[in-house]
Amino acid sequence: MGVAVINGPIVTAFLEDREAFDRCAEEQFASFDANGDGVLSRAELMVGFEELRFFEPHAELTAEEIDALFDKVFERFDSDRNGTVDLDEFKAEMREIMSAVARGMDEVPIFVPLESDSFLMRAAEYQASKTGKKLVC
Ligand SMILES: [Ca+2]
Ligand SMILES: [Ca+2]
Repeated sequence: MGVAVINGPIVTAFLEDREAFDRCAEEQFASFDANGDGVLSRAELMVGFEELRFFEPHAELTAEEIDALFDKVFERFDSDRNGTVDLDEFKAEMREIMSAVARGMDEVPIFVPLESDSFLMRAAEYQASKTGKKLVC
């Protein structure tokens, strides 16, 4: 499996390019929206995040703990509390999460597994397309 090298400034540049970020968020949203009704249910969001391995660092948690954790995650996304996450809510919260990730990363490059179709991966691809540098090592 390949890896990409990215750091905080790369993620920040990606977030600041609203068009690139929105396109990425829209693709992610569409892939999460399993029944195609234009909004994400709690189950759809959870399945999507499981596919992205969002919860992998918490693998020691029990199913109940993950469920409770996910309740909090879903509440954050569903900012108008109507029980579903629409595209605007999704974009806004992903931007928040990625900004927090970028702040936590600083200048030190980290490695991101290439097979994960994650936002970090998209940020790495974005950087590669800007610089023309080879992405995969
Ligand atoms: Ca849906
Ligand atoms: Ca909502």
